[in-house]
Amino acid sequence: EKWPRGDEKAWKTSMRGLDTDIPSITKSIVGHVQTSLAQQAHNLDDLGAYQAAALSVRDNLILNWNETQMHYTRKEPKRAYYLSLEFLMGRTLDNALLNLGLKPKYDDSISQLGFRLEDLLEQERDAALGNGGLGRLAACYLDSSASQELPVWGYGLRYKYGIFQQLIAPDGSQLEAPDPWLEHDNPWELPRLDVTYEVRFYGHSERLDNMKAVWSGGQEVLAMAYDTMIPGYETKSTNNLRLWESKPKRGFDLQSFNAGDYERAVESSNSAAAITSVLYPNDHTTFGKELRLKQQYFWTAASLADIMRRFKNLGKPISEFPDYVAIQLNDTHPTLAIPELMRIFVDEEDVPWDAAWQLVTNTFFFTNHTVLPEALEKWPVPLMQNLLPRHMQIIFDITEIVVSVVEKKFPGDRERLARMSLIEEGYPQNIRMANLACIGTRKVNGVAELHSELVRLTIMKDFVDLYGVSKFSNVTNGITPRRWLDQCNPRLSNLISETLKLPKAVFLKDLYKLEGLLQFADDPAFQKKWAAVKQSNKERLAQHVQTTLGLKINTHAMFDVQIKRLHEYKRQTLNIMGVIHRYLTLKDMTPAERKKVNPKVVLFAGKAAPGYYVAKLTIRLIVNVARIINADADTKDYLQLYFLPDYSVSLAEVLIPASDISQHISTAGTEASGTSNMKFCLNGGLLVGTVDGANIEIAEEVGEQNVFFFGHLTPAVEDLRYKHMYHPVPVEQKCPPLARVLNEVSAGRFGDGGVYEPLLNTIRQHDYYLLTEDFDSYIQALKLVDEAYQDRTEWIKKSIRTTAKMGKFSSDRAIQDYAQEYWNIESTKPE
Ligand code: OX2
Repeated sequence: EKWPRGDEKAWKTSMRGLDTDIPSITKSIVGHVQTSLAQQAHNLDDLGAYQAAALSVRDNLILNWNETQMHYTRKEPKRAYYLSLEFLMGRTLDNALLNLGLKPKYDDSISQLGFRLEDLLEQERDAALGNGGLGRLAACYLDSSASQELPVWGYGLRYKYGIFQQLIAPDGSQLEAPDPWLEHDNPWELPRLDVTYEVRFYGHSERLDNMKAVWSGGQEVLAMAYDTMIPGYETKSTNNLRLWESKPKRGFDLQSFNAGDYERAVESSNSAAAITSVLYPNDHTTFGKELRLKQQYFWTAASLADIMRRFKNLGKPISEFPDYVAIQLNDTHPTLAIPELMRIFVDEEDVPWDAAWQLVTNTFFFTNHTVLPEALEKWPVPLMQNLLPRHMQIIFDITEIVVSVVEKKFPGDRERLARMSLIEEGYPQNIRMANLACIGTRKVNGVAELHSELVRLTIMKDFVDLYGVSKFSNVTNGITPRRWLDQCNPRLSNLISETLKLPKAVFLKDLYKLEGLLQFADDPAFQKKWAAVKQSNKERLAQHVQTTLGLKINTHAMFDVQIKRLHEYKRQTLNIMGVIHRYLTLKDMTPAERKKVNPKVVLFAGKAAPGYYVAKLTIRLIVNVARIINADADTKDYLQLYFLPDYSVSLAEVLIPASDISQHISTAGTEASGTSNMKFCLNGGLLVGTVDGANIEIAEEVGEQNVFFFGHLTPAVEDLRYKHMYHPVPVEQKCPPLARVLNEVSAGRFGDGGVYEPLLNTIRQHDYYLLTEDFDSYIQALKLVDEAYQDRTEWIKKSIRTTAKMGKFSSDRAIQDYAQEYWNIESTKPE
């Protein structure tokens, strides 16, 4: 290879890796204080010290990133791209230090400089570019891809504001405040001023012959790349998460400016920047907002342009596109990538329509994350027509493909055709994104066994009839054990390492190795250490709550945790009704009887979508019930209740290791998988749950005797709902204990009862999520939990056995599945 410019020797002798001995690390941190931050040692605070440490760690990431990317460019492997509108990354510094293996050294260096690493870690803001499980899954998958040296990039949006900050008003209700996460600058991203693409909206599309068209006019905005380095664990391999920011194509309109119309001149600048300004805080609902559709197209268009440019640099014929590119669609949000790639192939690359369709359908893969009808994305035809006229044409043309194959296979079956069409009839017509995502991809998968089965039996049933069942499979979700064991629970991972006599890296890379713990489950000395770790994690949480909220938690109680988005299907209402029931039962007891009760602390955290009235009311109820219960001298030693505001990835990292038991209590068939259930179990917490999502597979692994299952099963749900609708029975008859709870709330025991009527009525009328059907067995399950907890040794054994059997739920396993069965990509790493 020829040296491109200048004096080769001058370059080569100056390029070196970073030294990672402690003095060099200290030098690098201090260097960043002096130059990058332009600060002085004497007035450096924790924030400044965090920033300097982060910049120093970042230097390591950048070098590894460069090498990895150069290696990919030279080696030309097939690559996979994970398109997700959400990446819920959380904090980076701790994770980067662990993955680089530099944590002990930075710890020493930072204390030499007079700071504590723990304090610096707390300075970092979460990157909260996601709503919940779907976004966190994407983050775990990036960690696993890099750790397994797989050539995978993520593509998403660089929202200026992440998920809103949740505040609790004096009356107990949720308030939302913006999340200005970029306020202190983000050391983990690299702006790429030179990586930009123009993205068009509106205008008109003129059809030519050969199914081609010319799309012109309208408005163009600029997409600019920001790269975030994703370090693998114990490897140099460092992948990329590329996030797009929208910018005006021209800074401002000179003509208007000269005409004296300043406001108009900056207008285009405002509307372009708006596209990536904020993450939509609704999960599991869609509501046809134009700006959201703009986000989706902006992101898919920029990502595909980037992928296309990289592919073209290979100099291969277009027909080989799927040999070099696999694209995973994380839910239907990026489905516009399908018509967009058709547009690129047909209009810009002159590929004949049918050949283009072959290439497209060999490139994409689609993951579905829910079967809830309200979450299935639909876009009004007139909206699409106006914003993306060329894509609307392409979608109509693809609809014709569907029509012809369905008519051929099922002649005369018009109802089937109407169900399968990309266009749902109505006023207006709607585009069914899940149908498009199914038709335009090689494979469709659900995220846990039961969910994938429901996908085949419900939303994709007609497509299974058409394509055969092999197109529809399952990849059970997973979590990264680096963050969700070693980072969040170092005491436990140390204990495991010491007990198994294995370096941490061994089980953090092969989680099945935890099975070795089984042989220690009956060892009293080990049980004692295991229990001590749990206890210290409870104290760590109590300390955290004390400093952040000024509340005092009883650390000798059982910790019972439910943390997830507020949603009726997740049934936080069932939990709070259960808590009230427990409270009333305690009140009914004599002091002597109470003394025999197992003390319990119930913890909730989670955000409600700002427009989701019933979910917000649930938060308000929890907060107000907590006020009454925690102040009641009769019961407060036996039952405490807290709602921790502003749930986040970093709060989860403190909560999860502290839990004895956690709740995953969705109506059967509604929670596709759940992933926090896996995190709790990995950290030795037990589950109370319904027979739903990944709870089922967890029980298969750990044994049903170690899970507290309750409630009706999925096949019963539909019939029960039918009965509720057409043959309603009053709660008083159906479930007297629940009726008592509802009446106490109505009667004002926890503050103005009238406020909660709309929430209570969801249970009294219709009860779509079947609380009245499951309440009795729920209370029964909680009773079994109490009994089991009384025998502490048995409980600890259950806890050990649970952790030991979590191997399957490593996201490394899930990513292996995708890499082999879907993307057909292989590990490759720089020397
Ligand atoms: C969530 C699902 O609700 C959850 O069950 C699953 O574990 C997670 O995705 C990751 O697969 N938005 N969020 C989800 O689905 C949708 C839609």
